Amino acid sequence: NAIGIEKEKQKDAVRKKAQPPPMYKVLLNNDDYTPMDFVVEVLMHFFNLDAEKANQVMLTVHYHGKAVCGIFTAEIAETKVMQVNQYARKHHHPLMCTMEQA
Ligand code: TYC
Repeated sequence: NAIGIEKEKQKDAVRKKAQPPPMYKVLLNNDDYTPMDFVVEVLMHFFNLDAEKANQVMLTVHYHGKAVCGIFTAEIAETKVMQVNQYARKHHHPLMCTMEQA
């Protein structure tokens, strides 16, 4: 009934506060072939970065080998990784997106 559902919601809220979900860093990895402009487009489109921040992250990858694009729950992180890698393959670029627990 409605009261039971409300009680479960309250318990859920307590559980959520006590135990936040694990978070995952989504990373871009450097390679020698993917055009810089393509990487910037990916960062703007899939990670909602503005042009300046996207350039900054792209250059961090280029000079340091990798950079964090964003931090998400597991399901969202997995989706970002899939979408970016599919988009890169579609355009025949070797760009690699990966994730690791934050
Ligand atoms: N290193 C690439 C180049 O010189 C640019 C690049 C940046 C590639 C970031 C991948 O995740 C990447 N064209």
